[in-house]
Amino acid sequence: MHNSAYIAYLGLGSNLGDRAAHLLRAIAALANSGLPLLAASSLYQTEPVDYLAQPEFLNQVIAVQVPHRDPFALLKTCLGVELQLGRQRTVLRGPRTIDIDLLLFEDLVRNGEQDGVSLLLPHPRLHLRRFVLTPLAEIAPRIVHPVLGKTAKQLLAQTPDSATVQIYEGA
Ligand code: PH2
Ligand code: MG
Ligand code: MG
Repeated sequence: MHNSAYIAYLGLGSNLGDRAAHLLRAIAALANSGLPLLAASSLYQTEPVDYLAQPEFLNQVIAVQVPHRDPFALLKTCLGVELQLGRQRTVLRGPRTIDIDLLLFEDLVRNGEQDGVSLLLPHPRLHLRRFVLTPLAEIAPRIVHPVLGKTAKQLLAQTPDSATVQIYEGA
């Protein structure tokens, strides 16, 4: 026997169509792809950042159990679920039915590329995004960023991002 359960934190986002349904379908599809859900934040209605001329997002952070410690395999599973849910990539950082971002995977730090897919761990903009930090701090306030050495709660308190992030009560 060896230790065969690891934890990854994923950021989910949608700003097209039935946003809440897309988040739910993503969680189900991830579980069906071998990544069972361990924890899920509330849904947050968030103002777009980076690319501003697009609809408001619903964002959520989830923790999933991962049966291996291979970040590229995890990334490929996430990209596969995005495709399964009909994601089309048109505008960089623009509108999307579903976005699944790898935020943290244990304490792994990676900057690499495999089969044309690039991987950065931890997510390079994690500490600059209130729409990620608020839900992450909700489910894992004490988790430590392996490069910055600060907890999610500390990063949220210190982030320069002031874009609006509110609990979503439903449409
Ligand atoms: N994702 C982006 C760009 N901007 N803004 C919000 N509020 N939420 C997102 O998920 C988001 C964004 C690119 O991944
Ligand atoms: Mg993203
Ligand atoms: Mg993405």
